Amino acid sequence: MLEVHLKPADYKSDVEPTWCSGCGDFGVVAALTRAYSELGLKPENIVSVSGIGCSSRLPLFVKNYSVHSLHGRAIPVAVGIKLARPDLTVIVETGDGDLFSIGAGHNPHAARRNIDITVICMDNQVYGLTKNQVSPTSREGLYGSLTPYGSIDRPVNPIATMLSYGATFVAQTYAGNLKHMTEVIKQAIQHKGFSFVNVISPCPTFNKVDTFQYYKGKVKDINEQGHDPSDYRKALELAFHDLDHYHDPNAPVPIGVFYKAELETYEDRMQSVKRRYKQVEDVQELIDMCKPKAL
Ligand SMILES: Cc1ncc(C[n+]2csc(CCOP(=O)(O)OP(=O)(O)O)c2C)c(N)n1
Ligand code: SF4
Repeated sequence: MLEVHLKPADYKSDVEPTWCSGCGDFGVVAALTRAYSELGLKPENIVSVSGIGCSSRLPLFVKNYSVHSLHGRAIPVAVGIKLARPDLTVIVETGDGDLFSIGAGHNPHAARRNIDITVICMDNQVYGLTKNQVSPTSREGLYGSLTPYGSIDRPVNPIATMLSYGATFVAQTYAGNLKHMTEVIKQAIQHKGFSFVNVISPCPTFNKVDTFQYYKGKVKDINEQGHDPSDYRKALELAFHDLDHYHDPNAPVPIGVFYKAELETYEDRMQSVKRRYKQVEDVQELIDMCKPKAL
C-alpha cells in the first residue's frame, strides 16, 4: 500500500547539485526519487546517510531526513538510526572510496548481521572529491594525481566482497540506464534485510577510462539472461566474472540482482532476545549466565 502519492520531483530538495556536468551521480538522484515515488514513501519516513565524497553529497539533493556524516562512517550511523527507529527506511548513499577504503571495516558486520538498511555505492572507480586519486575499485594501470606511473594495486570486486560478507540482497546497476537503476533500487529498498547496490556511475572529469562510452554496450542484465537470484553459488560465480572486462575487451559487465534471500534480520533476532529476557535478582546470577557453557 502506498503511503503517499508524490511525483519524483517532489522528493528533490531545492539545493542545486554541485556535481560536474555529465557526472553519473545525477542519474542516481533521478532513479532514487523515482523509486521513492513508485513505492509511495513518505519523505519524513526516509533517512539518507552518507560519508564524504562527491557521491556522499547526494543526501543534500533529496527531500528526506539526512545525515552527511564523516568519511567512511555512514554505515555505523545508519545502523544506529535503524536500531532506534526500525519503522524508518534507512538508505546509505556512498562512494567506492568511502565504502571500500576508509569505511571498509563496517560493511562485513552490517551485512552479516542482516541489518535492514540499503547501501547504494556510486562506483566511479576513482576519488572524485579529492581530485583524482586511485580508489579500491580502480583498475590496474589507472593514472591518478598520486600514481603518475599508473595504479599497481589489484581492484576490489564489490559484488563478490558483499556476497561473501553475507549480504542478503546484492545487485549491480548502471547510471546510464535509468529504468534498470530505478527497478533495482526499488527492490533493494523493499528487501527486508541488508541490501547492497553497486551503481557503475562514471566520473567524466577524472576517470578517462571507465566512461559512459566504455560501459555502453558492455552491460548485460543477468536476470534477463535467466539468472535466478536465489542461487548463491551461481551468484558468486557471476560475481567473479564482474571484472573480466579489465583484461578482456569483449567480456560483458553483469548488471542485475545477483542474490536475494529472505532471512531473519538483526532486528527480528533482537526481538527474540527481548522475549527471553528475564529480570535478574542479583549480580552473581548475571555473572553465572555469562559463564562459558555448551549450546
Ligand atoms: C578522515 C578523512 N580522510 C580523508 C579525507 C579526504 N577524502 C574526502 S573524500 C575522499 C575520497 C572519496 O572517494 P569516493 O567515496 O569514491 O567518492 P567520490 O568523490 O569519488 O564520489 C577522501 C580521501 C577525509 N575527508 N577524511
Ligand atoms: S569530480 Fe567526478 S564524481 Fe565528482 S562531481 Fe565531478 S564528475 Fe562527479
